[in-house]
Amino acid sequence: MTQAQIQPTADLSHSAESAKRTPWREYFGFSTDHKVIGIQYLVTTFVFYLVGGVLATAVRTELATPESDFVSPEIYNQLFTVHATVMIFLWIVPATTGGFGNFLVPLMIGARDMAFPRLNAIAFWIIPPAGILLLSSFFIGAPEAGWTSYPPLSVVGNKGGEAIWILSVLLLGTSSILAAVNFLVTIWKMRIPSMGFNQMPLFCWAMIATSFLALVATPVLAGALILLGFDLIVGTAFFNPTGGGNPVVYQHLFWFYSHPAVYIMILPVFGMISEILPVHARKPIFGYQAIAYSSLAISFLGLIVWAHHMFTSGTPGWLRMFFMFATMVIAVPTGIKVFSWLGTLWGGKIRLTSAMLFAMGFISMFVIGGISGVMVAAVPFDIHVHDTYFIVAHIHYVLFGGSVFGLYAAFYHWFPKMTGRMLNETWGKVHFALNLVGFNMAFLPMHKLGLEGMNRRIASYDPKYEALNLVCTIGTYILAVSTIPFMVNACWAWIAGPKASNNPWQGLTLEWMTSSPPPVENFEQDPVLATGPYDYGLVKSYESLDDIANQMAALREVRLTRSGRKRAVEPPNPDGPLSIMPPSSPDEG
Ligand code: HEM
Ligand SMILES: [Cu+2]
Repeated sequence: MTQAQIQPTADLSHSAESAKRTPWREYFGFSTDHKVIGIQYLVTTFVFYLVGGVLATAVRTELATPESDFVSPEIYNQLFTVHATVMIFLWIVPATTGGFGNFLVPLMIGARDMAFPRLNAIAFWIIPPAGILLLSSFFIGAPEAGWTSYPPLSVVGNKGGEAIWILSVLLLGTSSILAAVNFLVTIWKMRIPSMGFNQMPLFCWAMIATSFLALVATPVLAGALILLGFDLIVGTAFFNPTGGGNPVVYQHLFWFYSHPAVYIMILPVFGMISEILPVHARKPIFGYQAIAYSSLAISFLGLIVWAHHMFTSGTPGWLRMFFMFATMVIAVPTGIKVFSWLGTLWGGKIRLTSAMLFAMGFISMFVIGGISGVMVAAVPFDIHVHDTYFIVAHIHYVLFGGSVFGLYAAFYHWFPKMTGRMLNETWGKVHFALNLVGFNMAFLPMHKLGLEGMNRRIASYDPKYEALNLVCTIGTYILAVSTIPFMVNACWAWIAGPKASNNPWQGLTLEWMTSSPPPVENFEQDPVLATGPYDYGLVKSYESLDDIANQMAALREVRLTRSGRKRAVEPPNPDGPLSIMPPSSPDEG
């Protein structure tokens, strides 16, 4: 492919003459601007998050009492199946990749748009119909075999709902593949010339690792779902044991995608956290390369551990050993990241903004999920807690405590860039506090419920579990309430909030060098790298700067006059607008 082919498509909506600010109507139409598409993804997926949340609240209301009295057991199965499907395929995956990935990647690498803007718009516009399709299944009886849709259960039950589930997930997978191709080509080919891979913001590294996974794993899921669809509709027996099929083959294919899918949901969030921590702690990221390469290691290892979901599926002992140890090895690159983040915070000048609070909440909650993950990787332990609430607790510490907390951190951090307005910090902190308390109340007791033997995917349970279940349900209501301050804050700030400067947090990555919100093709002039992405503390006078662009211009001068040097490490003149610390003492300032 030639370079010319991957230049942003010249499109009318991109011409420099069109108004600098994106007209609001464009958000409702087929825009090819990556920033509009990113925001379309974020708003749409957040609406699905609310739907998933309503379903979760219904699930927990049912579980508030031991008897099945709120909904029937059939409806209960539909509720948790659609809850999980919505949360995974319509919220976390598209919000982390399509939402923040789209908005941030081109800005961070100094590009004008994604490599394939129309493809990008198509990838987004697949999502709303696929989501509506899935939810419409409630009219004819929703899928009820869990988000894993294991046969034979999935091919004997409610056929219409199951067929809709297959079609909807196939569509969402297609969208995810299209987006992944676009990210890989964009990051590979469209960085500004002075940005080598090692000058790239860590979020871009994370998006490479994520897109690679999505590209390798998603087609396997598609294959499995098509065969499952044949079993369901045509009556073949690929997986259906009554016709001689093998249901365990489905489990292998399903988890070959769905284990990596947890990394598709968490790797971009790791990237966001690596951006947010250094800015709000005013320190260079600790272990840049370790973080970058550990993303690649996680993505490779993530592909070879799928059968840890199948320890109780008749997997032979020697094979279980392999999958157990391979899974535990993932703790190494993950631990590298966590310790690098802690190293970044250590001795930093931490600003407890809402973004930072959510980022630190992310680290703490994700570590709990990571520890219970290493526990369930151990075969004997997993056999004990398989299909109990311990697993439900683990999933949610990773996906909610991890991905959702990280997404919120990213919302607070990049909202000013996206909208040109500041969120209210006090309400942000109220949101954080309610979220943290509600989340732990809802999910911490589930560990104990699981250890004591409460099954997952059941609508009624032994009364001895009642007290803890009630705590979980109250925690869920607190969580539901916690989204209200967030939504009010976001809507109000977007319409009437105080204007944001170009660089309200004094960041050093390229997205902060342009206006808030950025103009149609992102940068007025071609951006130039003047500092590394994380040289915080090297730039001494950041406290008084509200517009990093001026600083960057000054730094560029330095760089030009000392041609040949990549980084400016000395000030042009000590009384000038900025002075720079020698790199040996990076954490001062
Ligand atoms: C409002 C917060 C949430 C609450 C109260 C909640 C509650 C629950 C409950 C009680 C179950 C167990 C259903 C059962 O086994 O009978 C469940 C399952 C699940 N949830 Fe959530 N959830 C929430 C948010 C999320 C989020 C953000 C995700 C992210 C992707 C998620 C993903 C899942 C998955 C994958 C399952 C497994 C479903 C299955 O066993 O088939 N949940 N949730
Ligand atoms: Cu897994």
